[in-house]
Amino acid sequence: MTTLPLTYSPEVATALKAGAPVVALESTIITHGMPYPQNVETAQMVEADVRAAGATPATIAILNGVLHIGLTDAQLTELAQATDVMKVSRADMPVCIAKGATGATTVAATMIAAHMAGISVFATGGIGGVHRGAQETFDISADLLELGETPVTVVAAGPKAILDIPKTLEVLETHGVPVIAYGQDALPAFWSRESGITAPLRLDDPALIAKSAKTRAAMGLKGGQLVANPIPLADEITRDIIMPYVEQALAEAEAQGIAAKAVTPFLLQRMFELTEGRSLVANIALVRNNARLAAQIAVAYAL
Ligand code: PSU
Repeated sequence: MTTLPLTYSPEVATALKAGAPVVALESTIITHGMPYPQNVETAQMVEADVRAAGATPATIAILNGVLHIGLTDAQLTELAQATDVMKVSRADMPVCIAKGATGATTVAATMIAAHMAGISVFATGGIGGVHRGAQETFDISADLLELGETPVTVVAAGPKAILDIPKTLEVLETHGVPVIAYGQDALPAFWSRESGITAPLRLDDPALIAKSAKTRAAMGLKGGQLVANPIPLADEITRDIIMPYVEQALAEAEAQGIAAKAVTPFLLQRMFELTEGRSLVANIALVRNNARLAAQIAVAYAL
């Protein structure tokens, strides 16, 4: 039998053994979502935010074929500067591990790893979703299907505004995924607090979000929950400002024939350039905000 090369950082191993709250964090946002050095600075701030809220951060990545649940500062710093890192989703994960490669985990792959490790709550920036024009390209992120399969509560700032948000909600609904806006009726859209769409569900209390996850498990329902946490007001870029840039970045992606896994990293990088860095400042603020809420949910979950 092949045993899975999996290792825990000492901090995460201790927390899990004690039944203490742990928050999973992904690594694609580090390698493919943000430029260096802001990527490593953000990853370190997000870990500190989780700790300050009373939980242990577990950043997940595959390093030389070993699945790591929790990274040391040295590993995090090295990953943030590495080139040639695979972007790993459900389909790629076993191949990356088998060939001893280094891979950054997307939302889907991080959910899988978190569940294997017994971690129930996970914070990210924004989930992948149904891309515009998906009726032609069939580009639907594996993140959505993973939410329908794997019992992890994912805290994000809503679907990224580069996506087709109504279609993203439809796919989540089809797969039985609760989409819960936190503290407001509107579904947030990553850089903006409002998407123009009312969220299917709303909860205002982290403890109730934890209770809903436990109720789901008690009912024997598979799949996780998506918590859509609006970006803090001070950091948001409103839709009227951001959407023209989104349209431009999307048009450029199409003109250049950018497809599949390359689409999201291309669009995030172009948004960074087009907004002269403003999109990155907002992205950093929203990830940190999500980490704080995820920690509160994890604390309630561990009670
Ligand atoms: N959140 C961010 N930046 C990112 C991501 C999330 O703020 O780069 C990553 C996540 O890893 C997510 C991925 O799974 O973007 C979506 O990629 P795709 O659209 O190719 O499924």
